[in-house]
Amino acid sequence: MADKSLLVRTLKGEAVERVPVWFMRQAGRFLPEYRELRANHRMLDLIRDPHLASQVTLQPLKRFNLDGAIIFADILNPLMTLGIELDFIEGEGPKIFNPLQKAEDVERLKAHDISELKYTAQAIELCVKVLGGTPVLGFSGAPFTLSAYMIEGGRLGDLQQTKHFMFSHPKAWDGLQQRLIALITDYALMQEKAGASAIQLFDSWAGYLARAEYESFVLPSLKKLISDLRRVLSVPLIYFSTGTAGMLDVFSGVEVDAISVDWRTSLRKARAELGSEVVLQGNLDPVILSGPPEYLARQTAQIVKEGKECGKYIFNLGHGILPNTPHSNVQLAIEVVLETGRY
Ligand code: 1CP
Repeated sequence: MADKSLLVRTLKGEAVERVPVWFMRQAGRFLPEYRELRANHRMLDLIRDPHLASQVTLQPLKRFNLDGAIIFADILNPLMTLGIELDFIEGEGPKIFNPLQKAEDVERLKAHDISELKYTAQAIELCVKVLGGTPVLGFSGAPFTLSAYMIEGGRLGDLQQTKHFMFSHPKAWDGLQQRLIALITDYALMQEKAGASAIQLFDSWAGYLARAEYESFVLPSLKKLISDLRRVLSVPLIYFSTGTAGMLDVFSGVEVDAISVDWRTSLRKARAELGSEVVLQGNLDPVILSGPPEYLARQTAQIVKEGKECGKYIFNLGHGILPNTPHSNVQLAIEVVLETGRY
């Protein structure tokens, strides 16, 4: 049923009647009902309990008129299948207790068993049952961003250790990318089988690389991942990154269905650099979403107008919702998209 939804038809490049809208991090800390659940459960326990994870996924859909749900999980928990030990520490964020420090550490990673992640598949199944025609998006971290967390061991900064690792140990780096490609492919397939209508790949930290390093250390494995995914999946793929406005032209060779861009570029410029085929997603600054309503309404309308001119467009943020964002602002942004987003 979700195949006929506005969001999926847009992702497939079909002509649609309105711009669809969803928000990155719509399931999370800006909602009091999420914070209430979190007060009583560890992050990993929320993710690993299909009933709780589906409950969190559905929370924003109960409040707002959204065109899609994104399954509640994190990009990091799948790394546990490789023997990475991690937790989410209150007030600190993710922490990896056995980060990769030497080239040999890559060889010591476990062979992944995807059934260890079946809690996310079960959570997707539960959401699909409730939502019917509204699509559930699955997701995964992209190989580069996952590698960075595995090497840095927690909250990311300037990625010094990650870059030094890739420069010093190109073979081990490539070995790591291949391990992640295999994991991500199995994980995405599992999510599709459970009913996910699209898969978004989060490469949130790609913009910390210079173009030359992105091209030599990241792009080949990203392309390999996309071609492996294409062989087994039939749902659309979205590639998200931030800080990459200066190298969007590089992405034109990445054969995903949609590219999610941040606010550092205009949609018009992104369209010119990415070509007319790919669907564009983005790109309101999350700080604008959290700010004065008049300015938010004006900028939302402006982005929607530009998105409609570009065509093949999904309204979203340039990055995740900030925890202190007023709900009335999210409601307002959605209303502006619904009112001004008709083609
Ligand atoms: O304390 C809490 O309740 C945890 C906060 C939180 C939440 C709600 C984390 C810790 N992860 C999540 C859920 C999450 N993470 C989702 C599902 C919810 C939704 O999008 O609606 C998704 C898609 C993610 C993806 C994710 N996790 C990314 C990629 C997107 C992005 O924001 O760039 C990244 C980089 C992470 C790592 C991570 N997990 C959590 C934190 C605080 C971080 C960032 C750490 C850092 O600063 O490096």
